[in-house]
Amino acid sequence: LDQPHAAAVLRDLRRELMVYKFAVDELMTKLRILSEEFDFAHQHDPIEHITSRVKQPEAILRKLQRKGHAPGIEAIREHIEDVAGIRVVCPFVPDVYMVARMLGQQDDVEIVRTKDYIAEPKPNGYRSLHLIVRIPVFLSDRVEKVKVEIQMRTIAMDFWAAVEHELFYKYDGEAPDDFAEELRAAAVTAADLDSRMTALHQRIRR
Ligand code: 0O2
Repeated sequence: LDQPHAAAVLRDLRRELMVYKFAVDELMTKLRILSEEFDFAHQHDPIEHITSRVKQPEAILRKLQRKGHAPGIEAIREHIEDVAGIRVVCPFVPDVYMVARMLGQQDDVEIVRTKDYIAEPKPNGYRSLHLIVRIPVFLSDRVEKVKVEIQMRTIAMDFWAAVEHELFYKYDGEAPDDFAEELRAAAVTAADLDSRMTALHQRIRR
């Protein structure tokens, strides 16, 4: 992109990105309501913590370019599904599926796609439930349907993913040979921990 064109695209983008922030705000409220109300009704909070972020315009444009698309808001809407991202960390695996189900049942939440890396972990051991959802954002003169990526995982899965991300980042993908095997083994340990903790929790609930 030539400089003036790139600057214009970035400026437009900043305005367009506002709706992604609003979509995140709406979903954060929905998730907080589920967390608080379920806790009140059942004496168990299915959400340990939630974080969110909207991708920086520069990072969005880089991803678009990497995927071979010309810059522009239409291309972003169509091809970049993680402009808005929410990460929901739950105590136990059943909580992950329950929160996903409760969210999906809401009238204004459309589940566009689900990727279940808990049922089928990635080859490196990564486990999480990924949802792409679409929700309406009511603006002053129109309604926009906005896509948000929601990553849902347990505390154990989150611990593994955070460490893996840091190691991978540090080594820039060139980690020592035994790292991959160690990480896979650690992911199995994390999954085992999840099963044991769930079993303990279910015994207490009975
Ligand atoms: P970042 O820095 O976290 O934003 P996409 O690449 O999004 O077009 P893909 O690959 O089908 O499409 O998406 P997927 O598999 O749903 O994964 C998207 C996000 O999940 C990643 O975003 C990561 O946040 C997370 N993720 C996926 N695989 C791994 C993994 O092996 N380890 C860790 N730590 N996180 C993972 P980004 O944009 O790649 O990265």
